[in-house]
Amino acid sequence: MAQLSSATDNINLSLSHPGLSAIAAKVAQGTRITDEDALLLFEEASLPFVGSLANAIREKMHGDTTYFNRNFHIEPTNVCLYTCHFCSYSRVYAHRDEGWELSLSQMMDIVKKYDGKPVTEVHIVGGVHPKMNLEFFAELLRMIKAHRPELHIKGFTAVELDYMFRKAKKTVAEGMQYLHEAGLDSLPGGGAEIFHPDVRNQICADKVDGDGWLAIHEAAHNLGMHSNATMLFGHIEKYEHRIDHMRQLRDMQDRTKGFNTFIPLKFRNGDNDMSHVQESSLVEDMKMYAIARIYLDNFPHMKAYWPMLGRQNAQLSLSFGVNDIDGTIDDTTKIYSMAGSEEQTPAMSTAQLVTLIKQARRRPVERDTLYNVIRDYNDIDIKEIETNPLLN
Ligand code: V47
Ligand code: SF4
Repeated sequence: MAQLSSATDNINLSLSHPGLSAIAAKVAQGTRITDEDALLLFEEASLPFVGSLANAIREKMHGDTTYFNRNFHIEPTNVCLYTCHFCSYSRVYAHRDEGWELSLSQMMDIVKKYDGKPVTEVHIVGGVHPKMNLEFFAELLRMIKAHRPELHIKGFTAVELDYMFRKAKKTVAEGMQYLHEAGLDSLPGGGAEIFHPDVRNQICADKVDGDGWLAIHEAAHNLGMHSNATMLFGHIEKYEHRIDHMRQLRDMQDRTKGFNTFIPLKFRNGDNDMSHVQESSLVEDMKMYAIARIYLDNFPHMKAYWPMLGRQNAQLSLSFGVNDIDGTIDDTTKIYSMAGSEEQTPAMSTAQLVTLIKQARRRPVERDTLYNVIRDYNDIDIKEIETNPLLN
């Protein structure tokens, strides 16, 4: 009870603040908030205040439905030409013997491992290796589609695509069309980091800039493909930079409507050049999800990526605007375990994901990449999920 009254006190206090109560009124009317409003939320609103607004939006859009999907990852290489200071995962080309480089047949062996298993998506993402070019990846896409045509291929960050297209001397539109025809279905949201050059030039100066990232996603949207968008937060950026980043995404989404999901990614400081930068607190993380849900009114979905955030915090985020917790994944993804995440072997069975979502009193629904419903798990007994290989 004491906790409950302090939460309501916090909301009441915020409502006596004229700026915050005006934002609450906008949210209630479904009116878009401004950049100044977003700054006020970051600087002055309490967690329960932003949480209650974000949750109201989430429940209006999706009720209790919480999506997950069944996917697996292929990370072709961690050798990378770039030197993002936050990255714990990559190995520079000169030290490529310390990293990994998968051949086409090794990647197809990963795909074949899932034969007969009810996965709907493969997520392909990795470093930027000078020898893995557009033709190499087009061939991979063709091989995957020949083997399993219905598998949705979500692949390559705008950083990888920018390098491939430039090296092949193709325009962004030509390169995208080429990969789409080879089998690429959609783009993941990686590589966005923080668009603003004041921050980008300090943390990842040598890869594609913010405009370039946006142009690649716009080219995909123009072909009818969908994509996600991420933002790496909780390091040296200021609130203004987060808002600038989200404004550019919101503006583009007004034009193209091609983004499915926004994924705020919490900076993890393990074993990288930015290890001296303190990680953000859980309160700050939950505020980030909530404010993103409030600000990005034209983004259908908000995702918490559990391998990075941890299972319990991902569960908590379901009360702060999040309606998607990614997928069952598998233990092959290394980008976060190498950056200090508690999830050293990120794999969750469907039964575990369903339990996690139900414990938060939400409705677990399996989706495909484009958010078509595959199965509502709410009324399926957990024992049945555990024992039926088609469900688990
Ligand atoms: O762009 C790298 C991030 C991203 C660190 O679209 C780090 O469904 C925190 O974008 N601390 C790649 N983050 C992963 C990614 C992604 C993941 C899951 C789903 C989807 C999707 C996309 O990982 C990079 C970068 O922002 N990252 N290092 C770090 N130390
Ligand atoms: Fe390379 Fe991506 Fe790591 Fe940057 S974040 S160094 S582009 S693997």
